[in-house]
Order: sequence, then structure tokens, then C-alpha cells
Amino acid sequence: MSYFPEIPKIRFEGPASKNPFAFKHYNPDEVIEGKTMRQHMRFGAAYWHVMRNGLSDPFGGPTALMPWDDMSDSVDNAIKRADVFFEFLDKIDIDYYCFHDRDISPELPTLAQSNAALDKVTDHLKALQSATGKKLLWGTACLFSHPRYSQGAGTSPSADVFAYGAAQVKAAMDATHKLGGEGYTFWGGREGYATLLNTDMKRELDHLARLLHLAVDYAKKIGYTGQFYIEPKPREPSTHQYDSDSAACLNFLRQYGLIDYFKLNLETNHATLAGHTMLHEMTVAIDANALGSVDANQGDELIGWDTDQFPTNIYLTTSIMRKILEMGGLTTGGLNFDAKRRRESHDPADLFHAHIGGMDAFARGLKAAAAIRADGRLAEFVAKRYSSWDSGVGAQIENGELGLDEISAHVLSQAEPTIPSGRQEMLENLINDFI
Ligand code: XLS
Ligand code: NI
Ligand code: NI
Repeated sequence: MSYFPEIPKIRFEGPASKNPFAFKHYNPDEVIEGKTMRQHMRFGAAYWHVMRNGLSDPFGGPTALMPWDDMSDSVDNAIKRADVFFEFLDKIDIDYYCFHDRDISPELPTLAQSNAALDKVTDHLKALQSATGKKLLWGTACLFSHPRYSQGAGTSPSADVFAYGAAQVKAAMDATHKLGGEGYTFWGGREGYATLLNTDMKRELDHLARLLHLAVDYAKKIGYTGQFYIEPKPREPSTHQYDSDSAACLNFLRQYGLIDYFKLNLETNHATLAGHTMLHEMTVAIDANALGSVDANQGDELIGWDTDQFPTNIYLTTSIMRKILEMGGLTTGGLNFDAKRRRESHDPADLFHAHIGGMDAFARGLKAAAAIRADGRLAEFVAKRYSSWDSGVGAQIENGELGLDEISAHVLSQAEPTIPSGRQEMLENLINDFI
């Protein structure tokens, strides 16, 4: 039985193809810098957007057509959705997926019932995975939708709510472990505050760290060796989210002794909301050896919220792939399309157009990035810009060999320093030559 009978399996047809159901640039087997495109990208599909997003917005209800979904909270409906999702993964040729516990399986009146449902659905997902070879990139627990979490989960003022959230994390970790998930993510949408008037920030942060330590300890206990991620975002739904950007997350992880256990899952639209470029966020993370995975999307500067659009901007995908190549590639992580169609794109076929576009945009970004690296002028320029640190007084300062006395004596013996141009526009032109 096919849920997308009109959609063919999406294949590479090359840039000349006019077939909207074909890749023009993503050629999974093409080798670039010694690895196939498939290996570089490690594309993932987000269960919550593909299967559960009705495309409602703050002003209107769902529009997405999902003829397979009876909209009930039954396990049968959840299992049917999983079948639809795996047909989607097969046709779009995406190897990985990500989920929240409550996307794949319903939240029921008691935790025991929710856990039992999750167990049945993950049995089915496990069977689908072994039949198809598809893999779980990461799992997570939805600790932000249910009203009990309206004031946070790990940072809730209520110890009972914290405990409920921790119990849900345990079950979501068990599910991720059972499905061989390569990672486990914490995104704290409500781990923040709406007003400081009622908030003990120090205590909330201590509790959030406690939750993460509990997860680390539990992973050891059950032998789960996947990578933990934190996903920064500055706000929305909270006014202020504690894990606001790469730098804030790294500071938090270091302060609470978690830095060895976590990497960052960076999402482009969250970087924008934080007032940063994705390039900035990636650079901060990579310099700390902490870039784990990417939620690949893009925002809309005119709307100003987390619009989670599919990435189509090749300038952006080029900069993302350039940083990923520079860091030596993704290992446990991938490019997870945490992206949704516009509300107007309600047809199941639009799911395919959206992912095809994102995959092609990243393929072009990868090719451009590899070409920029092969050309070498950009890296050479940067190396040269800092070359005064490679020898002489620069190297001595870098190595900590000089004190202020020695440095002062050196400067007194020298003429006024001169510095070469930063050549920003020349470098922008250089990048554009490859796009
Ligand atoms: C929401 C986040 C969320 C995480 C997973 O803005 O991006 O979807 O990726 O909880
Ligand atoms: Ni995300
Ligand atoms: Ni997001």
C-alpha cells in the first residue's frame, strides 16, 4: 500500500532536468573531498514536521492534508503514521530521522500508558528500521507541549513537574537506545522565564544541570553511548531561554561539569533569533570542539519568529558546509531538516518539493565550499593576516614568554605599527565567484 502513489522515488537527474521530482545537484554517490555526498550530509528528516505539523499558525488552524491520519491518539494511528513516514524516507532517499517521544507516540492520561504506547510504537519503528536500513539520528523528549510544562520542565518551580520530565527523559532515552539512536537532544523551549519577578534563576539553572547529569548517569547505566546535544535558542516560546546561543550553552556546560558529555545541535533560524549568523554560532562551537549536529533550516527576516523554512539560500549552505569541511566532517551528527512547509503548501507533494530543495541547496553549498577550499586563497589570506604571530615577538607573546616590561621595551625600539587592509569586499567577491 502506498501513501504517496503519485510520487516517484527521487533520483539525481542533473542540473538540466526539468523534473520537479528529481535532484538537480544532490548526487548521493558523487565523491567530494574523499567522501560521497551522502556521507558528508547525513541528511535527517524531522518526524514532527513531516508527520505531525498541520501547518497552523498563530492566526489559523491546520491546513496540511494528511489523508492517512485519523487524528486519534490511538497506537494504531501512530503505527500507520510510521509506515507513511518510512515510505517518505525511502522515496526522498534520506537515511536518518529525528523524533520527540510525543511525535511518534501519543501522550496519554498517565505516564504508564504513554510509556506502554511508546514501547509499542518503537517496536514497530525498530522493525521498519531493520527492513529499510534507515537510522535514528537523534531522539528527544517533548518537555514543552503539555500544560504541566508551561512553566518549564528541568527548570519548573515544581519539583513534581521536574520529576515527571525526568521520568519522560528516561523513557525517551530508552526509546532512543532501543532504536540505536546516534544522539539524544535537549532543546529547552520552556527552560527559561517569562518574567524575572517570579523566577529564581540560579536555582532553575542548577536544576537544569541536575537533569542533564541525571541523563548522563542514566546513559552510563544502560550502556547508551550516543552523543548528547544541547540545542540553543534565545527565546520562543519563553521570553528568555537559558540555552540562548552557542556561547551561553558552552558556559553553562563548563560551569556544571557537563562539557565532556555534550555537543551542540545548532539550528540556523535559532542563530538568527539570537542576533547571530549561523557562521558565527558554528565558529564558536567548532572552536570549542563542540559542534555536534545541525538543524538545517532558515528564517524569514521580515517575520522575525522561528519560521523553520527549508534552506534554499546557497550563500548560507556554502558557509555551513565550509565550516563542516573545515572541522573534518560530521561524525554522530547530521543535517536534520527541522523545517516545515509554508501554510499554503498543504499538499503531501509539497513535503517532497521542500526536502528536494533543501538537499539540492546543501549539495550546491558542499560543492562551492569544496571549491573554495581547493582554490585556497581564502585560507591563505586568513593565515597571512595573522602571520605576525608566527615568529618574532608575536610568537613569543603567544607562547607566554614575554611580560609587559619586555613587550614595552620592544615597542619602544620600534616604529609605529602598520596594518594591511582587511579586504572584506575582495573576499566577498571571491566567495561569490564560487556560488
Ligand atoms: C524548536 C526546536 C525543536 C528542537 C527539538 O524550535 O528547533 O524542534 O529541534 O526539540
Ligand atoms: Ni531544532
Ligand atoms: Ni526551531
